Amino acid sequence: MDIDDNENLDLGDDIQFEKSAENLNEPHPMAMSDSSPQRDRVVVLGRTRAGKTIYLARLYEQCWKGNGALRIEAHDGHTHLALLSTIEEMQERHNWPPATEDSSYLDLNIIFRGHSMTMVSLDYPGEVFRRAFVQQVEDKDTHELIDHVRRAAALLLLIDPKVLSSGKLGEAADDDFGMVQAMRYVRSLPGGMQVPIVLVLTKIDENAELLRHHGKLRGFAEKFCGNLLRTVPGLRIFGVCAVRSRRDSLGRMVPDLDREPRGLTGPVEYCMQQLTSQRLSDERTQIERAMQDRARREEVTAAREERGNDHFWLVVNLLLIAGVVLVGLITWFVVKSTR
Ligand SMILES: Nc1nc2c(ncn2[C@@H]2O[C@H](COP(=O)(O)OP(=O)(O)OP(=O)(O)O)[C@@H](O)[C@H]2O)c(=O)[nH]1
Ligand SMILES: [Mg+2]
Repeated sequence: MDIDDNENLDLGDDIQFEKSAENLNEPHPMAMSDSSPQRDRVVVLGRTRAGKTIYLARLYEQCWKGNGALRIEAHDGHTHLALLSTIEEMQERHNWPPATEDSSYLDLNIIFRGHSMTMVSLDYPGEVFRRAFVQQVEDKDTHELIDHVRRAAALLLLIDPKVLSSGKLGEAADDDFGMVQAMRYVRSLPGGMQVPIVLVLTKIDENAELLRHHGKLRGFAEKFCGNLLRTVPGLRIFGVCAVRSRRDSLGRMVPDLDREPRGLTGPVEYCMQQLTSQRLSDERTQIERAMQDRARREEVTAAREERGNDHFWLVVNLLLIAGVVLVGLITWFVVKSTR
C-alpha cells in the first residue's frame, strides 16, 4: 500500500483493556527463585524487523531535540552519537538501517514532568528474542536478554501488525507464543505484577489500512493478541509510526524523515506515569510506616515512663506507711516506758 495515499492515521485512541481477563500467573520454568531483581531498565521486546532500532533512535532524537513533557538524555557521548547517527544515515542515504548484528546497551536518563529515572535499554538482534522465548535455546545471548527482561522496570512490546496477521505460522509465533512466554516470565517474578507493560503496534503508516480493516487498534488486538491480553490483563495498546516511508523514483519504499512521527512518546510516557505514581505511593507507604513506627515507639516510651512513675509512688507510699508504723511503734514504746 502506498502511504502517500494514506495520510489519515486515525486508528482510535490508545486503548486499555479491562483487567477482568483471565490471569495466567503461573510459575514460569525460566523464573529464578532468587529475591526481587533490581529493576532499572526500559525493555523493548520484539522479533526481527519489529522496528526496535528505528523506534529507539527516533524516540531519542525527538526527545533530545524537542521540548515536550518527555526528555531523554544519553549518559555518554557514544550512546548519544550512535542513536543520532542512525537517524542521520537514514536521512542522508535514503535507506533503512541494516538489521542489528550485536547487542548494545543504551544508558539513558529519562525525565518526565520533573521526575527523572536512570534507565538502561538494549538494542539487540530480534533473532535472539526468537531463540530465547520461542526456541528456548540457552546461550550467552539468550541469557543476556532474559536477564535484561528480569530487570525490566517497564516493557514495550513491539509488534508489526502485518507479521502477526500474515498467517505465516513461523513469523507470527514470535509475536504470539514468544511474547506470551516472555510476559508469563515477567509476571512470575517477585514484584513482576507491578511492572507496566504496553503493546506497541508499529509502522502504522504502512499498516493503517490493515488495522482499520480489523477494527482499528482494539479490533486488531482482540482478533490477533488474545493470548497476550489474557496473560497481561489491563494491557495498554498504542499505535506508533517512528519514521514514515515514501516511494522513491525507483518505486522503493524509503524513509522520509521530513514528516512527523506519530504516537512516538505515548508508550514511554504511560510507563513513566505508572512508575512515578508507583514510586510516590511507595514513598507515601514508607512515610506512613515510619510515622506508625515512631508513634509505636513513643507509646512504648510513655508506657515505660508511666510504669517508672508507678514504681516511684509505690516506694513513696511504702516508705510513708513504714514511717507511720515506726512513729506508732516509737509512741507505743515511749508511752509504755513512762507508765
Ligand atoms: N513505514 C515504516 N517502516 C518502518 C518503521 N519502523 C521500521 N520500519 C521498517 O521495518 C524495518 C525494520 O526496522 P528495524 O528498526 O531495523 O527493526 P528491528 O526490530 O531493529 O530489527 P532487527 O535489528 O533485525 O531485530 C525497517 O528496515 C523499515 O523498513 C516505521 O515507523 N514506518
Ligand atoms: Mg535492530
